[in-house]
Amino acid sequence: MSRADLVVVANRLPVDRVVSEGGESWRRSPGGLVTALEPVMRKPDRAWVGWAGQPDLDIAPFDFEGARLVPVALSASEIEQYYEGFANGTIWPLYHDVIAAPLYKRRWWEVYVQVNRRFAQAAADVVEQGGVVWVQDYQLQLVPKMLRELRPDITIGYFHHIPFPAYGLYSQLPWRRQVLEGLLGADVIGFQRQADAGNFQRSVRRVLRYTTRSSEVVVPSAEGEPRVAIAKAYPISIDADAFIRLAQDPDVQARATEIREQLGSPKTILLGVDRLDYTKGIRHRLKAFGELLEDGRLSVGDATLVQVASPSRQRVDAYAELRDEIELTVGRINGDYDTMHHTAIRYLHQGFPREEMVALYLAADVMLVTALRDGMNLVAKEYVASRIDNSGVLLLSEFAGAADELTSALLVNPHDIDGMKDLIMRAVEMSPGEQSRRMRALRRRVLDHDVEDWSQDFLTDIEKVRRVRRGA
Ligand code: GDG
Repeated sequence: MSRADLVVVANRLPVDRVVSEGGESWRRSPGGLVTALEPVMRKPDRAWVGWAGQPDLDIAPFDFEGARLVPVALSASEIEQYYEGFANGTIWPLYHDVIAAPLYKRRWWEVYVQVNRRFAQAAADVVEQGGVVWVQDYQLQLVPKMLRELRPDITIGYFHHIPFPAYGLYSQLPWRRQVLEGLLGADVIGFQRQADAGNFQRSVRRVLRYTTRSSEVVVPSAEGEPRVAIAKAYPISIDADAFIRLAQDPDVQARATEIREQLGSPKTILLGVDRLDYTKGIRHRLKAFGELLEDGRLSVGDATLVQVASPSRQRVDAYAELRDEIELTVGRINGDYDTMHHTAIRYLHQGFPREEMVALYLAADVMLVTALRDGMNLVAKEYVASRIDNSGVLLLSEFAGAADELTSALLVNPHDIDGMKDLIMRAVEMSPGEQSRRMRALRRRVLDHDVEDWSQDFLTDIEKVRRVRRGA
């Protein structure tokens, strides 16, 4: 098998398997990570190691759009324990400030270790001598250390897409030491916000007693000289030009006009777009909107909330429960306030093509991003990029990573329902002049720092390490 100079390792491959009468084929999957790494993967000598998305598929590596794809097979019970269990039932809630209670199950941990080892081995087998492996996200926190043991010649990066919690919470994790050691196998450990990098470093000092100075962690080594790992913020972004092009497309613009008409031409369209996840603050948002209708500060002729809640992790209990709660709330609010012509909330538990998403962004006068905790939140950046005429208002949670950059948004504490209600009213009533002033500043930030800058910043730091290593 030919080897690659840069290998991306992620839970999922960037493709979905399609089985039809003509046999098996692969289609590029719509996820954000695929878009984020597109400029990186376009170059020669690239490989991507990941799960193909279905249980018990044992497939040989194959080429897709110029890159080598290396599938990692997972059994149904491994998916249950490593992915739905440890990754999404333990780490996800713990790292999002225990919004839902994390479950600590020893069996899940064992399977997480076993599966991480399989990913590490697959990456070790495909990376060329002195090459680079870039590991993605919380499903694979042990891979950096495992890889370093297998391939001491390579340079290893890790990017953490979700928050890293404060030590007081992180310290609950029964395997807190092993996870930190796993991550510190990387030469460069990237986080979304400076605060995440700070939380990580504090945990490293408290649990492992290692020294840190600014963005460096000194990692002792049994063989001699300590190694320096870099732990700092590389805020992820979007392909802003792709959103601008779609927003300029006359068909997409016509669709935006049509959406408004189909909703009964309300004065204001408010929009929420999230995976159906308890971290996104959908319930808080519905509560605030429902109370504004109840108080008479809004009426259904004036305002409609469109809530896209794309299906997510439906086999994890907390997600099934959340869906029930949200659907009960939407049903109640609509039951109380809908008329024959207008609806309070247009709720869509569906996924849509990118074109439809941008049409929604164009139709929405107010975008509601009210996450209780979120690594970054790309939806906020997508909305801003799509507002090519500088109109529209972004209401953005302080607890989303994007709040560090998008400071001209209306920043909201989603736990404060009264405060959120006042801010929604402020957004609904904002003058065109203020909208435009704020939106220009927001757009400048997103356009100046797109996803290609993100990957370049990260890989430039990786290259620096590699050069030092080669020099040595
Ligand atoms: C994780 C972190 C971090 C959603 N529904 C549809 C659809 N989407 C797209 C959005 C956006 C992406 O999915 C969601 O990204 P977010 O950043 O908002 O949130 P997570 O999925 O939780 O992502 C997050 C991110 O990783 C990157 O590091 O920002 O904090 O939690 O691009 O547009 N896209 C389409 N149809 C849908 O129905 N086409």
